[in-house]
This record gives sequence, structure tokens and C-alpha cells, in this order.
Amino acid sequence: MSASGIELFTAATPNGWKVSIALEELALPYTVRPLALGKLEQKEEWFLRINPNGRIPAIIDHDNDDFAVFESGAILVYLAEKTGKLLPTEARARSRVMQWLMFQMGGVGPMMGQANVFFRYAPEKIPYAIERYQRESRRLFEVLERQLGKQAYVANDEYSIADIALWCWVAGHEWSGVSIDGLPALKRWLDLIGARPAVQKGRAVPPPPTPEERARTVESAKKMLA
Ligand SMILES: N[C@@H](CCC(=O)N[C@@H](CS)C(=O)NCC(=O)O)C(=O)O
Repeated sequence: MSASGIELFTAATPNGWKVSIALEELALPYTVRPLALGKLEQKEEWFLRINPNGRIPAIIDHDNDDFAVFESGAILVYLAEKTGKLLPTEARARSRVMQWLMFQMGGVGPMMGQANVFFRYAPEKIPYAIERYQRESRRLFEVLERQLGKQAYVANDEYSIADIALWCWVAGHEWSGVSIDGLPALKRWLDLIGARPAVQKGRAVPPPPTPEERARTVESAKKMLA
């Protein structure tokens, strides 16, 4: 366990990247503790004491009496408040960031996550389930398209934790089998955020799993779903 800075418990997934990207953007010192999801390390007792939900990401802030935070949205808000960056203080601008962050946490993330489950991992292909989650994800992309047709960033006219949270999921649209064809503003925004050096650095944390590790994660996900 590190003695100072932020300790990040993570894996190479959209929810994990949200936090490593935010840490890079905020230039906060951090150490990475990768968890082997395929080996169900996230369900071990020691980790449940950090995140009772047994999922990544989670952080421990060693500069704040080892305070632990779980849920990626809550971690983003914690880090933004700790540094006074990526979350405006003016009430309405702040509310807009929270609205789009909740839109990601309650909508885009769960819908794309379920699209991944039924499109990629489920032992049985159930067209109704695949189509339901892909269609709902596409509908949410169209909501973003309308918003991004009006302004450069999702919540306000400046980059925020809402862009980080949404980008991490939407950038994986191909893996979820959801097209972004005919959504030019969304495409523009994907490229804009994806070109940021901190986004590229954070997206590479932890290094992507080897093909064997990835196969093990897929197998373990299938077993959990069986
Ligand atoms: N709402 C949670 C979702 C976390 C989540 O689903 N994490 C996935 C990886 S993206 C995970 O740990 N999966 C392994 C498992 O469910 O055991 C958050 O945003 O932090």
C-alpha cells in the first residue's frame, strides 16, 4: 500500500479509465493497483472493505486519512472537489455537469454495459436483449448528438468530468455494436476529447490485458452469467 497520494484500484475498462484519465488531467500523484477481474480479485474480502460493491474502480486517498471512495461518478466528483478543477463552482454550471454525469452513470454506462453482456459475453444469443440495449444506447447517443450540436463540450462551454465519464463509454461504441453513423457532432467530440494527452495516457492505465488475460475475463464473465 502506498504511503501518500491516491491509490487507484482499477482494470482496463471504461469505468476504470474515467478515474485514471481524471487523475492525469488533474496531475495528481497516484499509484495503480490493477485487479484481475478474470480471477475475481474484486470479490475478495480485503477489497470489499474498500468497495463494498466488489467492483472497480475504487480509490484510497492516502493524503486524506486513507479515505476510500467507490463508484466512478463519486470518485470523479471527489477528485474534482479536491483540486477545484473540472467541476465549476457556479451553481447552474455545476448542476449541468452533475446532470450529464448522472446521465452517464444511470443511462449510457448501464445500457452499453448490458449491450456488451448480451452482444459479447452471453452464452446464448438473445436477439431481443441485444437489440433492446443497443437501441437504447443509440437513442442516448442521439441525445448527446443534439447537445453537442449546440456546444463544444457536453455540460457547459468548458471541459468537465461529465466529458470524461461519457467519453470513456462512448469511445467503446464498436465493442458494444452501436453505430455512430449520422452523428457528426458526437464524432467531433469523440475526436476532440480523444486527442487530449491526459486522455490518451489515462486510457492506457493499466496496460491492456494480454489476449490470455482477456480470454480469462471473458470466460469468467460468461460463468457469472450462466
Ligand atoms: N457503477 C459502478 C460500476 C462499476 C463496474 O461495473 N465495474 C466493472 C468493470 S467496468 C467491474 O468491476 N466488473 C467486475 C464485476 O462485476 O465483478 C461504477 O461506475 O463504478
